[in-house]
Parts: sequence; structure tokens; C-alpha cells
Amino acid sequence: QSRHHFSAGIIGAPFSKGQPKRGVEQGPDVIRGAGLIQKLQKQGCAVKDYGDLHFPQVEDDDPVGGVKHVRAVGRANQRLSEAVKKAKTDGHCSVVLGGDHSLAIGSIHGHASAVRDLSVVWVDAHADINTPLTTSTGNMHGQPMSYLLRELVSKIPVLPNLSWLQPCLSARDLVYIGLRDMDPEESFILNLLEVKVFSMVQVDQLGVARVMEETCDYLTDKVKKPIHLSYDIDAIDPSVTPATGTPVVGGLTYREGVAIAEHLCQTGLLSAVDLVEVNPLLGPNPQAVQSTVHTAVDLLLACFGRRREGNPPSDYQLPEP
Ligand code: B3U
Ligand code: MN
Ligand code: MN
Repeated sequence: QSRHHFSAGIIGAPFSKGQPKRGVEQGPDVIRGAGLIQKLQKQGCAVKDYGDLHFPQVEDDDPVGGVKHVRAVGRANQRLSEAVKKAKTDGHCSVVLGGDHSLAIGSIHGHASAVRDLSVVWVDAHADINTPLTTSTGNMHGQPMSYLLRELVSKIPVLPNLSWLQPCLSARDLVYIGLRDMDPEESFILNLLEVKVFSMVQVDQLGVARVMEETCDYLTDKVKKPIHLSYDIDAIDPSVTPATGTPVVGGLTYREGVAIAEHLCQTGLLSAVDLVEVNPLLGPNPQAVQSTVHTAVDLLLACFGRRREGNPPSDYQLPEP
């Protein structure tokens, strides 16, 4: 039952410059505040808390060709990449608490530099695969995947503070789950690169169990690579997780969201997790924020072995009178 020995290396990344709304930098605080670390330990997971990264102020960060805060995003992700690489070489499953989804650049890069070859499961309402030249918002959190894919290297201009970044992922090693809000240019890129996508349509048609079976069959077809799970809380329906910057109706249920994490945990290949876009300053009331944060915590607990049917302790002795 407890076949795996879980060990989490927690990295707080209070960064919000990849999008325009303040508050998402408080994600690490509120997720920790909801007891993540104690709950992980209680379920038998070893935890190393690396604390929160400090991201220095970046001066003169004017938009570059319409893309906002490129220099700040570049610097922050360079720091994060080093931190994730360290957590991996220390032997943990790395956990990045965001912050906005531009942090996936450094998180996946750092993971890849520690393990060489990996696959990515990207759970999100959005594809986050705009290039700096296709983005209509200029927000970096809508672009991280375009910087990471080898196939797109010729489409990415030189940008300040991003020259350290080498693309480290092949399109065939990427699966999307939960998509329902894409720009036309993003749909074009996904088609062009023949990326495996389970949009909300497939979740409806196949059910989450089939989606996860097919995801894992697809990713482990030839070799079993370590899996990087990049979980945007807006993948879940906003009725459950409203405290996020760009909620989109028609999302995953709580149960579907947790099932994705449980299934990936059971592969034994889960090697890094991002939990991003929790914004406690958004959402209509305190209960809405609490529901969002608790769901985020439950997703992470599921990544580290928590099963809804219960986890019988292996070392327990029933008390005798
Ligand atoms: N595709 C749009 C919207 C968006 C992407 N990610 C979020 N929103 N959270 C963009 O900005 O590129
Ligand atoms: Mn995202
Ligand atoms: Mn999203």
C-alpha cells in the first residue's frame, strides 16, 4: 500500500509579474497557512521546506514588443530553476508553490537540468503556449510553454534576462488536461506540433479515469521518464476554486481534479509539481478563498500518496484491552 516513500521539497515562489493582478504572490503563504506541511508529514511524507525565494526588484522593466515584465520574469525564473535543481539533487519531489504560471519556465528548466529527460502534464484551463509574438495580452503567464519547447525555438526572439534559458522539452513529451480557453494562435501551435490534448470535451466524453490511463500510456509508451505536473488551479471549476486571476466556467470538478493527482502519484514517476495561480485577494468572499486554498492543498496531498478511500498505516497495532 505505502509502496513509495514520499519526500517533498517545498519551494515558495511569491511571484506575480507574469500577470497583472496583485495577490497571487500570497499563494505560498496561504497554502502553507492551510497546513500543507503538517498534513504532508501526517500522511507519512518526509518534508524539506526550502522556504520562500526572494525575488529582487528589477529596475527599468519596460515592455519588450508588448510583453510585460520580461526582465523580472527572466530573473525570477533563473533563481527558481536553481532552487528546483537543488531540491531534485537533494533527492526530493520538488513542489513549487506559486505565484503565477510564468514560474513553470524555471521550475521545468530546473527539473530538466537535474534529471535530463522528463515529461510534463499541464493541467489548466489555458494552454499558456503563446509566443512573445502571438500574445494578445502581453502577460508572461500565458506563454511559458513556448519557451520550453524545442520545436518552437526558432519562433522565440531574444529577450532580456532569458538568455540562460534553453528549451528542454519535446512536444511529444507533453500532455494537456482541462483546456477550455485558448487563443486561435495557441490552437494552431498545438495542432502544428501534434500535442496530446485532453480538453474538457475529452474529459466529458471519456471520463477522467480513461483520460488518465491514456495520458500515462502515452507518456510511458517507450521509456518511463520522470513526470513534471504543472497544475494551474484555474483548471478546476470556478465554483470550487474562484480565487484565481482568470477563472473560466466549465472546469474540472473537485473529484476530477483530485483524481488526476492521485493517478499521477500512483505511477511512481511524479518528480516535480507546480501549484500556481491561487490568488487570495480574488474571489467574492472569504469562503471562496478558503475553498480555493483547501482544494490546492488537497491536490498536493493527493500527489504525495493521499487516497480518498483511506490510507491504513503500515506500522499500526490495534489497541487491545
Ligand atoms: N491566453 C491568454 C489568456 C490566459 C492565459 N493564461 C491565463 N490567461 N491565465 C493569454 O494571456 O495569453
Ligand atoms: Mn496556467
Ligand atoms: Mn490557467
